[in-house]
Amino acid sequence: MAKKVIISCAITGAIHTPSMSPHLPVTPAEIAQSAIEAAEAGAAILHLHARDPVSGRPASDSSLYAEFLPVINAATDAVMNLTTGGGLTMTVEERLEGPLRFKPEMCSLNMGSMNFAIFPLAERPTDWKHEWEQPYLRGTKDFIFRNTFGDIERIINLLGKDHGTRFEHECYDVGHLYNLAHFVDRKLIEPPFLIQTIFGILGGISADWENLAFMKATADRLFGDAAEWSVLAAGRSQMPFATQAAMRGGHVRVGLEDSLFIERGKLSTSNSEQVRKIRTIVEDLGLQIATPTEARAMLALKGRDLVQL
Ligand code: KMH
Ligand code: ZN
Repeated sequence: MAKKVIISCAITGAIHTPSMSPHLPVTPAEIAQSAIEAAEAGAAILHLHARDPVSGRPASDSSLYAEFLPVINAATDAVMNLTTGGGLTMTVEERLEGPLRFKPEMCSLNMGSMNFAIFPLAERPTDWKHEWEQPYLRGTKDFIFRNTFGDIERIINLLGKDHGTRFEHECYDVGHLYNLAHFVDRKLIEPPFLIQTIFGILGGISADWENLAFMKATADRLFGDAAEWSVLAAGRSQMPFATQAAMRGGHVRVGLEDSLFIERGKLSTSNSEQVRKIRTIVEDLGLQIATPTEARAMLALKGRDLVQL
């Protein structure tokens, strides 16, 4: 039987700003509610960032995570996956505040430094509600998303080695797969591990079908069965790429972090709407989705009892 498909849902992220969609969860209560609904709709993994509840700006303060993680934990069995990428102006130290406090089962781990450019979003016609939004977006014209080999190794040691956290390895380009291979060769990362190949971020590999095939072929060649392969694509490529990933034996990530839309020109009203859509597609393909328990087994996660809430 075909492998079950793990649906990850990235609830709010740090790319989109509140003025872009009234449906983007911002406050701890909104993030918790949206995450719970996504889990109920079929997401086995919830990828989580925090935001300042008043301004909606991406925030690193672990007390904000403390307001929503226990609520999600009490209401769902889903795997809580905290960002270590944080927001686009944060230092690596700030990015680690939440993860080091809660020692989650999973964290994202960005596999290389890159230009992470979202400045074109600042020029779209938008009724801006907060002063920080346009400068935040425009600032990415000169922003390097820092993830040096030293940073990656530190995160692996601080979270992985010391606390058994496993990672969603964010690979935005083919070189990031080779960076991951370096850590696998050194046995700092042990199988099974989740590779999130990411398409359509300006500064990374584009959302073209040839690139999906190339990234998959490269991941297969480097890692074979050691890796669980997943796909996310930004913006309008989100659903087509997730569909292709499922058709090719992979896992999928959706959520408002990656796209604010449910179809071309139509804002998604919730994270759960996107989860339901990809779930229906996956099931129509004759595949089954993985429960959180099945996802934990596939990824050898330590279990939620060891998360320090
Ligand atoms: N925003 C995604 C493209 C992270 O949180 O570490 C990548 C991401 C980064 O999820
Ligand atoms: Zn993220």
